[in-house]
Amino acid sequence: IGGHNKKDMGAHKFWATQPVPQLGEGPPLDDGYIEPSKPREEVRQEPYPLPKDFEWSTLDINDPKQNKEVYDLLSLNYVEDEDASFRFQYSAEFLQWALKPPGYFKEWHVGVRVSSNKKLVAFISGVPITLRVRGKVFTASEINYLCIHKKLRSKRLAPVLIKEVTRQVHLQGIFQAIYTAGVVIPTPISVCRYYHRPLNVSKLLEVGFTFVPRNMTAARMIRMNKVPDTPTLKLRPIQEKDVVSVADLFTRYMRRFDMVPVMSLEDVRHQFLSGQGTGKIGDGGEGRRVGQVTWTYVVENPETHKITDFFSIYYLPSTIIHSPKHATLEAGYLYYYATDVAFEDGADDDGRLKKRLQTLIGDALVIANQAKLDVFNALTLMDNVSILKDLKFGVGDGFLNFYLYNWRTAKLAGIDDEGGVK
Ligand code: NHW
Repeated sequence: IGGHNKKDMGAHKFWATQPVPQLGEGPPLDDGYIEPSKPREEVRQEPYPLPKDFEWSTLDINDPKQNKEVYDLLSLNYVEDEDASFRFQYSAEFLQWALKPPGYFKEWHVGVRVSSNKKLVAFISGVPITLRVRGKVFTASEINYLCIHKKLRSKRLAPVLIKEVTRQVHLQGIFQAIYTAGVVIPTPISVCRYYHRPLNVSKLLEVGFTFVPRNMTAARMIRMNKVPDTPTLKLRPIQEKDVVSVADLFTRYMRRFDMVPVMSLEDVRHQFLSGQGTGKIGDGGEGRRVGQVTWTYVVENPETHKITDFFSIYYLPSTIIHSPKHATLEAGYLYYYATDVAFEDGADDDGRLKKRLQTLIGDALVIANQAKLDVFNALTLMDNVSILKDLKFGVGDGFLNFYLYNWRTAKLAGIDDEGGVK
């Protein structure tokens, strides 16, 4: 999911006014901000004007009613694939989890309502994040869930939402942001491609998510994509006692990459522990707890009790827009993972790391399958490219562009213009 918008490389009336690298600009000499930070009193104090009949509204995500309003807006109006067959359906629990990381600001949950009946018709959000981009560490906002009701599209409302959330971020003394989008705007710092590992092949065929290729039969496809019933490694769900060890492993593993979140213990607890839902596995449907949005599994060294490996999955279903038989595509996404094998001498070069990741992410497929997910998705980032083929992921048609606001850096490793991996 996520359209690749090649035609729109022309003028960008809004983006041309923003502190982002403009299309076609050469690589910067140094990494750093584009415009300097401002003292609080120089930040605009009044909200930006909205067209008449609309008003700003800070969403209180702790209020189940407002949580549901955001869910309803997104479930009918958020991102669709290119031929409008599937639309992301973030659950209310997922939005709770994603919008309330440690240190979140409620003012960054920005809504627009119709003044007369208070109906929520647009939304944009930010959450705080510490980023390391190459050698530099800075605080930023992660902007997501920009959504305008289908009936209000193409009226230049998006720039107003973006400016208002920018103002709210500035008011907290933060002047950088990170965001991703399927569309190409000025200017991606990296592009990734989606890959898909079929789990429930017959359903994926029925809903038109995949097709039987030439020289192949549905029966053979089903056989080929079978995953083992049980994991290879000695896995268990993450617990509170693992947080320190997982945080340490995560931090060390992420040194491999050029753009990463820097996580405190609270962040690790939030990202990997707090989305596990409540009750027993099975209460929220086969293989799931009630309200479960993430699965994090760890491997513990029995002697040292240190965590040697972990992986994490997040659950993001999509509405199937036209199927008479199935309403929802149950999808899991590969999230963060790490393994100690990366720090063994030569493991990167002699294939030991690749082999361990294959086993670890292979086990993630087993867990996803046990949770009755239909498909398991991953992007061409971190070490994913090394294992996608062997684990039978197929290339998707969606791309995801990564952006930084008010920060210059040269392009990061991603995929080239032909869609190959650099
Ligand atoms: S990407 C998902 C975005 N949401 C969707 O695709 C949902 C379905 N679509 C819609 O709701 C993840 C509308 O089509 C939206 C645009 C609202 C997308 N990012 O109002 P107009 C995110 O949420 C520019 C940035 O007429 P519309 C990340 C477009 O290029 N800009 O369009 C969000 C044009 O500007 P230009 C986008 O179709 C990151 C202008 O908007 C964009 O009615 C936000 C047209 O506006 C996109 N995805 O509404 C940036 N899509 O210059 C954060 C369109 O080209 C920046 N546009 O003329 C950082 C802020 C914080 C800084 C803190 C220091």
